[in-house]
Amino acid sequence: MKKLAFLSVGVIVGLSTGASAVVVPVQVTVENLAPANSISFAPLRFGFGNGTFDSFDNNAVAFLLGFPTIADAPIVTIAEGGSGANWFPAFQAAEPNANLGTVTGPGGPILPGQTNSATFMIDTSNRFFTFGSMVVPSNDHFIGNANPQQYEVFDGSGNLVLASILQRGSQIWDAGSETQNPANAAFLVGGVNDQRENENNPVTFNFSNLNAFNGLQTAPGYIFDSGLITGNSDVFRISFTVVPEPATAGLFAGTAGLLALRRRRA
Ligand SMILES: [Ca+2]
Ligand SMILES: [Ca+2]
Ligand SMILES: [Ca+2]
Repeated sequence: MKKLAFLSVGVIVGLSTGASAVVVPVQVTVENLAPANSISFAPLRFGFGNGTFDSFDNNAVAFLLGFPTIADAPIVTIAEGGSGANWFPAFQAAEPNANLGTVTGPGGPILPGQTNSATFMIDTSNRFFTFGSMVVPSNDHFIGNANPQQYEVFDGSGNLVLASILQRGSQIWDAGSETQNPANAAFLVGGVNDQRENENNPVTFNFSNLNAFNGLQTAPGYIFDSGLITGNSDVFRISFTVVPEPATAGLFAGTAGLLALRRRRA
């Protein structure tokens, strides 16, 4: 009922302003396509927005966006901690009307072979999708889009025009914020992720350095082997579906029918 009310408001707003945009339920699905014993992912942090929030560039130091130190840089909160603690506020500050969200794995992290979905109410005038997710085990590796207008999910008429985003091994970034040190890495037995030392590098594509963690035991118990993926390996997919709501349509029809019945009786 709550979802129905929200949807109705969205439709009414869209009609009253003459805009074509409406609020629709969008199912976002995450899939870890990497083989067993290779990389896992922290929960996916994302926003549907107008394509202006930009938290990093290739070959530039991660943007601070008002935060005091590199460890607090919005994309670094994703890359080093998987949390998005500063990424979401920075996104909201840049784009107050963006629709922000998270999809976790079934038990938190998204382990090799796992998939999960969640549904969000999205204003289709938020045409662009921007995301980030920490790649683990690592100190500061992640996937995400450097160009906030790279992924146009809705066209100007509110139609879903992008079914999925595929990420390959070669698209994994090193945030350049934390040195590669297994003792300070996330997702490792014996790693203390809260520990860090500044790396003072720009954000660059890098997945080959994940071999620093080969042979080490991960938190869920498997022994990590980065050699199971190459730059061409599919590692992650994000998919979008506008959820059909037959129950909603039926409810509307039922309500209308009931009103008609009452009128007839009156
Ligand atoms: Ca950028
Ligand atoms: Ca690094
Ligand atoms: Ca760390």
